[in-house]
Amino acid sequence: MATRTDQEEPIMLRPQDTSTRERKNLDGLWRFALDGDRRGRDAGWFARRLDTDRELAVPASYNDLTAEAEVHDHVGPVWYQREVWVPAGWAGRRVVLHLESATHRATVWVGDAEVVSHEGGYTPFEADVTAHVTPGQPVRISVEVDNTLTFRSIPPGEVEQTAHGPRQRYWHDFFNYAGLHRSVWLYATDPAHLTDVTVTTGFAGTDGHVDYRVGWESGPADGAPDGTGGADPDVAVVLRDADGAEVATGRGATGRLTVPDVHLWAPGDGYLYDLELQLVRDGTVLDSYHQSVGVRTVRVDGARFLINEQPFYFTGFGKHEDLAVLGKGHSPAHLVHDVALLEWIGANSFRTSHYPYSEDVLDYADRRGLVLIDETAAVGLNLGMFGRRDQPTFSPDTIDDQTREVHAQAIRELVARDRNHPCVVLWSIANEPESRTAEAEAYFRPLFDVAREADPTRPVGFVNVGLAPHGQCRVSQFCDVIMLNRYYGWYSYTGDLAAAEDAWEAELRDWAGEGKPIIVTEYGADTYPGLHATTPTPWTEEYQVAYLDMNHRVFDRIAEVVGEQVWNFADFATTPGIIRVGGNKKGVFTRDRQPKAAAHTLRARWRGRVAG
Ligand code: GCB
Repeated sequence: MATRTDQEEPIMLRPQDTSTRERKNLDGLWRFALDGDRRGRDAGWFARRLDTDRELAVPASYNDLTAEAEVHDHVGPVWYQREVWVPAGWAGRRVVLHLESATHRATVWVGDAEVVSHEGGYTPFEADVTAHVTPGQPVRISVEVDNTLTFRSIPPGEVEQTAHGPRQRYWHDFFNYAGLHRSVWLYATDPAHLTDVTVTTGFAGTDGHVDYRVGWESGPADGAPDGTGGADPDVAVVLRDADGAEVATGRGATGRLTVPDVHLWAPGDGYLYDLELQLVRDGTVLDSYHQSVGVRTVRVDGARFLINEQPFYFTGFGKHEDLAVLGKGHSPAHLVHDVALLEWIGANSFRTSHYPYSEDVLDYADRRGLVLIDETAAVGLNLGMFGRRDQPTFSPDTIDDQTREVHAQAIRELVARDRNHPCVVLWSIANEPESRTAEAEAYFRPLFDVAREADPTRPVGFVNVGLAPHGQCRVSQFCDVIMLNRYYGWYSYTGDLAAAEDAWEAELRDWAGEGKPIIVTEYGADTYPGLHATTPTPWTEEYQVAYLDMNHRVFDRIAEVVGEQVWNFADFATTPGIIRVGGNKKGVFTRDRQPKAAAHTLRARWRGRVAG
């Protein structure tokens, strides 16, 4: 089998229907069983109909779908299972099973055969299952999904064994939703197929250019009985504009296409070209794949963040994938509604805090011209923040070299999945890790290299926490952009916005001295909707407004601040705790997306601001 790729990253193309490809969606109700005792594998649960009367929905977190605490608070594996008819027309085709995510790790069986395992809850994985299916026949698909977080997972956590069963502990502030959060697909291609594409873009004057690199496999070797062997196929590419008019063509697995009178992708203008890739042999198109392309550049210049050489100012939020009933399950209706609210409020950007979001979100952001900071699931690498001051975060007993390998793989998988999205302008490789010690510096230095090697075209950063202020943080030296989460006037100087304003400005001015662009990636105040006061009173709607106004006065006095992203877009679920009332209430919208008073304040500011 000839392989035309020199990359180490996971190689995959998102399933799509084309003239040569066909998908079958496996969403819906699947049989479901808890397996806290980890008996399922040895007992061969995959080999027969799962012994359960529960059926749960995919895509969704399983946690909130029933009314039972044992499901909501389950720790350990669960099993999903269903049958699917493999289309008769797929005879002679290569058949692939693709899961858009399984949180946090999974093993998959097709019939009795184990076909793939994957670590990490927010990136896709797939297996060639041709040998395990018969077109025209049904097949059983079983997925064991494990939500356990350990010191070897990203995000990390620890399971405590108690008299009442295992309890999952972790150091991040959102509920540990788990399950099959995104779609599952079966798809078919020709045995000779495209495997991968990377596009990078640029422009000079009115000419744009698109550099592409395509991977492919030729299928069974020469002389194979199915006749698919023979001469190596060739790659042909066609670039079309948004009206479908052909603007450039190319041949070969790599090349540069020139786009005269280019229509750039820009914030607020999600203009996309369509790059059709074809794998051709003897005049026959064996495989066809469509890749959207936004022609744009991103660059840091001193303390400026440039998109298409224009200074860009980020307005928007840190978000979560978090919904009533669905948990972290992807919902197209909510995606459309959230983006409508972002546009209503004048946000031009958001951060995929604190994990890679559904690929539908990125596709839609591309089309809407929304700008994304794309984050890995490395959140909570900071034991001290959650009362574990006795234990170092980075040590052989806690987060160690093995964890770093998992983290590196998470970075590679994020970049491999999202590098062709024009909406992504900045990688965030971690949120609020411990960053004051030599161990933190040693842990992170190689991870920045991993990110830059995977994508030399975008700036890289991580999100700094207030516990590592300017002068104490040993990791921000590796960043192209400084990203800060700060809560002056909330967690410190609570209720005293005048003192908060002075302290915040003093710290920001220190950071500004680095000469790098600064994005304030979190600032926010918990707000209970309907709570009011005439005097500055935390938790009231008026306080959230005054708190945001104070922050904005500070940002407007410091030229190096190139972005403001409020924490959070909407209220979201957390673990129970004495500083959380039915979840984290820092949303500018409630969990069911009703505006708090602050939404109108932000709308007035952001709709009045012209980017740059
Ligand atoms: C943070 C975290 C975020 C929390 C937020 C808060 O710094 O990055 O995950 O939810 O603070 O509300 O405390």
